[in-house]
Amino acid sequence: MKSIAALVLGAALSLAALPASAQTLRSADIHPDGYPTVEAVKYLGDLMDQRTGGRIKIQVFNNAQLGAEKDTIEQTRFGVIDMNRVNTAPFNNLVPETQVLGLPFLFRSVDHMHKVLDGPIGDGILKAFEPHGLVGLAFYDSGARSFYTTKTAIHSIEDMKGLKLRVQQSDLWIAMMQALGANPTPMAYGEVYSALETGVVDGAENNWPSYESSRHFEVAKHYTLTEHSLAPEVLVISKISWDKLSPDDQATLRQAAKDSVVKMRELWTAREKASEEKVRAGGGEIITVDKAPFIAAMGPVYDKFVTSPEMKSLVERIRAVQ
Ligand code: GTR
Repeated sequence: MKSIAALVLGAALSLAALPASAQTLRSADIHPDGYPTVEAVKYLGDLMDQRTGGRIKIQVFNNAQLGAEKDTIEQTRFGVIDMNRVNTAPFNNLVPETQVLGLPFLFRSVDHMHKVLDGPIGDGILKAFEPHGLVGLAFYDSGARSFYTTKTAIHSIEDMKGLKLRVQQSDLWIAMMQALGANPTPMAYGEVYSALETGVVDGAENNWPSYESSRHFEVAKHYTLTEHSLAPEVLVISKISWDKLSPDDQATLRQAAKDSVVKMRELWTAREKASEEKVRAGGGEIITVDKAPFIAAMGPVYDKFVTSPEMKSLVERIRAVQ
């Protein structure tokens, strides 16, 4: 009798230790452990764990364990994956409002971009995900993207002519490469290393941390600092998973996601420096160029993508942010 009572008591105690309706949100990322986006979402998970008394946790499935970005976006829309950290580029065709953030040479500086993203314009773009089955939670930094090539280095815009360059799967990005005279090849991130190695493409473009962590710098050693776009990352949650959370938990998640942005920015700044050092130490050739001809060549991209009154006003409002 005594031992049965002890068992029942023990079971009751261990149940009490488990928070009611505990749940773990599954979040996708293509990057490896230690990459700022991965660590920022883990940090967000810690915040949620603390702030909900252990009821809501986040598990990050990184290294593309759940698939390439385009596929995980679809799975998130259908609630198969709860959360996803992706660049804004693969969202461009689905959520046209995101295009504005990738427009070449739009932001004057990272500081300018932060002011835009942290204010009403950023919130408006996050809202634009909702009709597409997603709730935008936060933007994360992704630094400036620059070109890298395997054989010939890019020293001027003339060197872009005819280059086969991998781009993200976005019409805006295809148009940018065409405006520069290159041949765009849209492709998933995970396929780029071997495409560079086997000569399927002559080059690609990315920020310092991705250029380094993907080891693309080992096969494409010429990195030309065009810094043509600051297209940020975005963290979204499936509308299906979102609707299952109570209004209080939704508010907690929104706030925690905003709080994780601060952490992400610290991690990003440190990683950009570390990645640059690693690339330089690895024998990369770092080239600076006159950006003016690159900026001038992007006119047709604006003509093609900034056509609706909404898009025009968005670009004007972004430019007006001081
Ligand atoms: C990275 C970004 C990824 C992905 C990748 C790419 O900078 O963090 O989400 O967009 O670039 O070029 O595919």
